[in-house]
Amino acid sequence: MLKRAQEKGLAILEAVDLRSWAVDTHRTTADAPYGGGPGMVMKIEPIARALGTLRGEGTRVLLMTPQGRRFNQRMAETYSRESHLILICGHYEGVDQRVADHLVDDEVSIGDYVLTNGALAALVFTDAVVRLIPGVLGDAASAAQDSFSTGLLDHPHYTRPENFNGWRVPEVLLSGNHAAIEAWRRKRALELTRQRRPDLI
Ligand code: 6GU
Repeated sequence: MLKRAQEKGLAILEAVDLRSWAVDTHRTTADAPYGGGPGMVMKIEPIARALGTLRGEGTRVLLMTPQGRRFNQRMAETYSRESHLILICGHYEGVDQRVADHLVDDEVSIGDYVLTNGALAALVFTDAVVRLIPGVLGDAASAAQDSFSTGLLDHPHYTRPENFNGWRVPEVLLSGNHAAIEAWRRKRALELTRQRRPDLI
């Protein structure tokens, strides 16, 4: 999907190596934490230099971090309307707090678990956002019916064969009665959401 969006000219994706903005001979991008403790902390200077070059009119800068706001479909919709996003991918133990305090517009987490690297989180974020740009999905209607954009989990889907091992497709889906099919889908979506994600109702 990301490739198709780029081929259609609907998105430009670029991965940049923070090391390109490291000034010292060892191209340092991380250092030991003040106050001691394990691991390394990403330095502010290469990030500030990178943003100085890459930032333009209307750029929004996001820091991918488990401490961020938890990403959801509503945020994906909001960000899909932005013209230029820069995602900073944390690595190691974290990023110097002054980056979040002074250089970043939003901090985003993709869920309550820890990844070793914000780059995977950035890819997840990017996929969710880019597919919402008008024209990226083949069928414009398909994004509107996704789980979560309706506020509910999606209803079950079936395709041929009608009978596999005696496991039958629900009769109503074969009826051709579109009102009845819509009602069934809505009911199943509600049931599923009530069972699995009551927090969404
Ligand atoms: Cl954005 N980064 C990392 N490293 N871990 C995460 C995350 C981000 N979101 C959830 N876990």
